Amino acid sequence: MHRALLRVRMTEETLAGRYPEQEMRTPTHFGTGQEAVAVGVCSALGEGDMVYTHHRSHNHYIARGGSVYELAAELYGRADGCSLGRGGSVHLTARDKGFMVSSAILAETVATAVGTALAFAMDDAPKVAVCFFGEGTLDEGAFYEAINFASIRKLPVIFACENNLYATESPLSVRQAPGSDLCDRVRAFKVTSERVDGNDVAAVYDAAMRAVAQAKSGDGPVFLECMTYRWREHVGPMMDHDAGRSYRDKAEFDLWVAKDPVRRSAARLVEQGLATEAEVEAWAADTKAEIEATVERARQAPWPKAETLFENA
Ligand SMILES: Cc1ncc(C[n+]2csc(CCOP(=O)(O)OP(=O)(O)O)c2C)c(N)n1
Repeated sequence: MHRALLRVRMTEETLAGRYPEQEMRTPTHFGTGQEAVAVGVCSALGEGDMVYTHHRSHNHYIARGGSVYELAAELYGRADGCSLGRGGSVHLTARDKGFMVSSAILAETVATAVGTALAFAMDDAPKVAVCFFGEGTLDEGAFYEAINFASIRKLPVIFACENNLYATESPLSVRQAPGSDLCDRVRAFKVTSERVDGNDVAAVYDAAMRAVAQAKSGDGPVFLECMTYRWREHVGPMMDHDAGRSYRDKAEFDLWVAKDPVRRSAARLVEQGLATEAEVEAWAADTKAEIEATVERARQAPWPKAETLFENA
């Protein structure tokens, strides 16, 4: 899982570093700081399971085994992109890897994941559908219709909420009544709900393993509220405070950066004697070099041909 965390982190850091070159002509929502949710949940999944996600999609795509080359090619609009250069950052797909799609419309993929779970249940297939989304999705009515239906039919679906405390630049305090609790809201629909430290990859993995076991045994859906934080601006590669934005406190930001899921995972490996500090550093350096070369290769890939524009439309 640590290597997967490094892969996700280095991919996003490389893409964010190159974004200001203005060659990727797609809006990008970076998930730096939220990697442990993607890796912890995806590590608990099997081959036939199917993942859906939202606009902050890169982490889940990579954690589910999506190709870094095809992701980078997609962002550069090249024909080798995972959506043939037509989808951009918010419309990724790697169906052969069990990653159906990402979509920017909040709660849309929650409903489609529930549909997939219904199909799994009707086929008696031992599979689970997973949907990642931000806590802003709980501000959408479609979310409640979807979880209600999943609960009534005891569908094999996991709702993996990345609660990073903000929707665009709105904190939870302006979107919820005081004292609100997301897990309580979901429990009202009789859906098993658990709050997890979303920056601790092992804690997320353990919770996801429990959720998969419940969903696959026919005991109904599970909601995981993974507490985490995004480091970069809502959309784009900048750090908010470097860009002069003040909607969130620098002290709060620093507190969460100190809980960096990648550093925590590395420290745990060293503490438990599973790796030395030098090994952990070498893995990070190797992953970074490999990903930088892959992204550069994607940048030089061919453009789609104009006459193919309407194919797959
Ligand atoms: C149905 C719908 N309403 C509004 C938007 C505009 N919008 C895009 S992202 C976003 C905030 C999302 O916040 P959250 O779900 O918490 O995810 P995060 O961006 O924090 O990861 C909003 C309101 C949208 N994409 N879809």
